[in-house]
Amino acid sequence: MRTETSTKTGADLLVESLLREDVETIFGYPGGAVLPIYDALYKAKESFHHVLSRHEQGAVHAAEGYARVSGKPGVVIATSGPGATNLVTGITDAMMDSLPLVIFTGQVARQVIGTDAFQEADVMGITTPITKHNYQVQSMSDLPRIVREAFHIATTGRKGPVLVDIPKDISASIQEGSFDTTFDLPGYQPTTKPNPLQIKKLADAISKAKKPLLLAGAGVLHGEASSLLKAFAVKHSLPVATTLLGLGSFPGNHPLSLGMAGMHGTYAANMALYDCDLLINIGARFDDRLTGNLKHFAKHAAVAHIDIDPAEIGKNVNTKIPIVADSKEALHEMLSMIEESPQHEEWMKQLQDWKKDFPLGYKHSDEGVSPQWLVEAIYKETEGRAIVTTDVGQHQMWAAQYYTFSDPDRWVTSGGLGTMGFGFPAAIGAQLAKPDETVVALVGDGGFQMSMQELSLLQEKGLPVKVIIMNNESLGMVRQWQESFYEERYSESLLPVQPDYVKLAESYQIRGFKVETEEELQRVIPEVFAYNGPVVLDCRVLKLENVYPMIAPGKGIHEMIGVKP
Ligand SMILES: Cc1ncc(C[n+]2csc(CCOP(=O)(O)OP(=O)(O)O)c2C)c(N)n1
Repeated sequence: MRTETSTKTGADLLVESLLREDVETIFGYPGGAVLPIYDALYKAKESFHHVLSRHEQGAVHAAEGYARVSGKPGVVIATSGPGATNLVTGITDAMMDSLPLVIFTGQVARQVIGTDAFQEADVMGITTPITKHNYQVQSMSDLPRIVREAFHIATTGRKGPVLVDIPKDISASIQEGSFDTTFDLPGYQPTTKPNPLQIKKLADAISKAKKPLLLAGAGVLHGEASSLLKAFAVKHSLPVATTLLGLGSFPGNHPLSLGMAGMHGTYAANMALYDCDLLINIGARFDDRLTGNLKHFAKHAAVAHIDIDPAEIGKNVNTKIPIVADSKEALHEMLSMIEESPQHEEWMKQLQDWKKDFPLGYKHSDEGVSPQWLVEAIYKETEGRAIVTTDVGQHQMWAAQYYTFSDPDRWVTSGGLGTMGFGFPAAIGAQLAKPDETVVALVGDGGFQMSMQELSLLQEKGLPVKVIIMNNESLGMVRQWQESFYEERYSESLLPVQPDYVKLAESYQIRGFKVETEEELQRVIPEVFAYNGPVVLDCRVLKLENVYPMIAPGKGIHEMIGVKP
C-alpha cells in the first residue's frame, strides 16, 4: 500500500504499476488504443524487456510458457478490437490450465464505448467466461489499485488469467493522480490451509487401505509441492499416477511411479485407477480425458480430493474426503500428521506385475522414423533435462509417454483446451524465462503451421529454441480417429503439401535440417543440440503410426485398446 501524488498520464501510472509488480518481460503487440501505453513503455524501455510477437495469440501462448516455467505471472498487452479478440484462445487456454496471466487490452475512449467505434469489441463480455476476473478501468485513480488486484488474483488461490481493459482516454489523460494500491477483496479469500479433521480422516483411510493410490495433477506443480509429494509417497510406499499436466510432479523414473494415466496412459496407471480402494487426488481436475467413462472410474475406491479450488471437489467424482487447501500446505500437514502406513504388499506386487507385463512399447519399421523413437532420441540427447513444449495431437501424447520427466516445471503443454499452435510460442516464453536451459518445441506439422510466424522472434532475440517438427504429413490425431472410428475416411486430415521448412528456417537466418531415416536422425540430433542457436528440424516420421494404449470414447478406464504384453 502506497499513496503518492504527482502529474502523470494513465499510461505512466500503468508502467509504474508494472514496475512495482517486478515485471521484467512483457509480451505484446501495439495498435491505436494502446498507443499511449506503448509511448510510456518507450520512455521506460530500460526497465522492461518487451517481446513483440507476430500475432497476439503468439504473445499470450509465450506468456503462458513463461509463467509455467518461471512461476511468475505472464504479462500481455494488446490493442482493442482485433488485438484483444486474437488473445481469446490463449486466455481460454490459460484459464483451463490455471496459468497466472495479467492481460492489458486497450479499449476505445469511454465516450464512444457502445457506439461501434473503430476497433471496438466488447472485451468484457467476451472474456468474462474465460478469465478468473476482468476489469474495465473507469477512472485513472483506480488504475494502480486495479493492477495490484489483478496481479494478486492471478497469482493466488487457483491461478488464472486476469484481464484489465483500459479505455484510451484513461491511458492518455494527464491528471494529478494518486498512487493508491490499497485493496480489500472480502469475497476473495482462498483457503490454503487444510482442515486438520479432514487430514485425520485421510490418515484413517490410509491406515485401512489395501489398494491405495496417489494421483498427482498440475496442482502439485502450481503449489511447488513436488518434493513434499515425493517424501509423502516414499514415507508410506504409495504408488503414484500422474495426469498429463501433472507430469514431472513426481519423478517418472521412480520405482513408485506408474506413469501417466488417462486416454493414452499406461496400463499400470489406468488399471490402478480402476482397481484401487483409496484414491488420493492431489490437484487434478478429474477431467474426462483422465477418467474415461465415469461409471467405471475408481468404482471400488473411497476418494480423497485435495484442491485449492472448492468448485473442483465433487464436480465429476463423488468424494468422501474433501480437502480444500494449497497442495504444499496439505502435503506438509499430511507428512506431519499421518504416521500409519497401509498394509498393501499384494497391491504393490500387482502393480509391479502390470508395469512389467504391459509396458509402453512400439515396433521399429524399416520404412521411416518411428515417432516414439524420435522422442526417445531427444530424451537421450538432452539427458532428460530439457524443457519440452508441445502442440496438441499424437506428438504430444508420444512426448508425454516417452520423455520421462523427473523434475518439475520442464513440461509445457496445452492440457485442458488442447490448443494447436501452442507449443512453439510457449517455447519462446519458456526460453526467455530460462535462458540457460535447453528448450525443445516438439510440434506437429499441423500445429506448427498455426504459429510459425513467431520464427521472427528466434531470429530477433537469438533464442536457441530447438523446434522439432514431428512431420507425419497429416493432422495425425484426427487421422488416427478417422482410421479407428470412421472406417479410414480421411476427411481433410492429410497434409501432403508442406512448406520447405529448411528454406523457411533459413529465410529467418535460422539453421534448418530435414531427416527422413533413423540413421540420418542419429547423425543430426547431436548437431541440433550442440548448436548454440535456434534450429528447425523437419523430421519425417511414419505416417500411419497410432498412439496406444487408448481408451476409446465412452469406454471405461480399464478398457484400453492396443495394450501388448
Ligand atoms: C486450434 C485447434 N484446432 C483443431 C484442433 C483439433 N485437433 C486435435 S489434434 C489435431 C491434429 C494435430 O495435427 P498435428 O499438429 O500435425 O499433430 P499430430 O497429431 O500429427 O502429431 C487436430 C486438428 C485442435 N486441437 N486445436
